[in-house]
Amino acid sequence: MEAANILVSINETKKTAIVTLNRPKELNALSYDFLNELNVALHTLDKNDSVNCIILTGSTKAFAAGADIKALAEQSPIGIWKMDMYGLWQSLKQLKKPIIAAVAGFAIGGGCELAMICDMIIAAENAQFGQPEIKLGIMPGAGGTQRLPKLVGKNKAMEMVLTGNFISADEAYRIGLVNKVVPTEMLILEAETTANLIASQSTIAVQMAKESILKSFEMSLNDGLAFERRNYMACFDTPEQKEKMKAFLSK
Ligand code: DAK
Repeated sequence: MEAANILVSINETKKTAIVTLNRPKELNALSYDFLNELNVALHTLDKNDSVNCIILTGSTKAFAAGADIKALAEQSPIGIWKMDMYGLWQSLKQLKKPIIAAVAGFAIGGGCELAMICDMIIAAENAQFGQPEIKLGIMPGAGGTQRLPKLVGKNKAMEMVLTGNFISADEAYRIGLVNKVVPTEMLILEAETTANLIASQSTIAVQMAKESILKSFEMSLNDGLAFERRNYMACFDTPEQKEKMKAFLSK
C-alpha cells in the first residue's frame, strides 16, 4: 500500500501535533492535490481542541522543493486562475493555531513560501532556502516578493528573488529568515520543545497574539493598536487569565 502524502501525529498530553510532508520522490513538490491535502490536515487540527500548536516538517532531504514543475510547465494564465492554488494559500493564512516550520534540506520556491506562511521557522544545519522561480522564467507567486522582504529586508529579498541563488541555514539565521539553526538530528526535538512551551500557554491568548502579530503586517499602526487592544481585553474573559494571575499573586 502506498504511504499517505501527509502524515499527522498528535501528542495529546502535550497538546501538539506534527504534520509531515511525505512525497519524497518529488522532494515534497507542492502539487495542487498535495497542497489541498495539507490544507485539509491543518484545518482539521485547527479545529481539534486537543491540539494547541502544530509543527510542519518534511524529510531530511527536503521540506518542499516548490510547486510541482510538471504541473506548471504547460499551464496558461487562465489555467492557473481556474486551478485556484491561490485560494489554498489564502486558506492556510486563516489558521488560528501557531505553526512552527521545522525545515531540513530544501525549502525552495513555494517551499520557502510555505515555511514563511508558518509562524516560526526552525532550521536544521543542512537546510537551504531559495526563491529560484526566476530561473524558470517566472517569479514567486505565493508570498516570495511580499513576506520575504518583510522578514529579511528589501536588498536581501531582491538578491534571493532576482538571482535565484539558495542560502544556507546559517545565512538564513543571520538575515532573520529563521528563528534558530540546530543540528539536523535535533530538529524535531527542538521544534517540540518550542511547541510544548507554546501549547502549555492559554489557548485563547496564544491564538489572539498570533492574530494580532499577523495584523501588524496588514494594518496601519493605529488600526493595529486598536486591534491589539480588543484582543488584549478579550483575554480577560478566559479562565486561564484568572487562574494564572491568582496563582502568581498567591505564591
Ligand atoms: N517539481 C517537480 N519535481 C521536482 C521538483 C519540483 N519543484 N523539485 C524536484 N523534483 C523532482 C526531480 O524532478 C527529481 O525527480 P526524478 O528525476 O527523480 O523523477 C526528484 O525530485 C529529485 O530531484 P533532483 O534529482 O533534482 O535532486 P537534487 O538533489 O539534484 O536537486 C533541487 C534538488 C531542489 C535543487 C532540484 O530538484 C531543483 O532545483 N528543483 C526545482 C526547484 C524549483 O525550481 N522550485 C521552484 C518551482 S516554482 C502560486 C503558488 C506557488 C508557486 C507559484 C504560484 N500561486 C498561489 C499562484 C510556487 C512556484 C514554485 O515553487
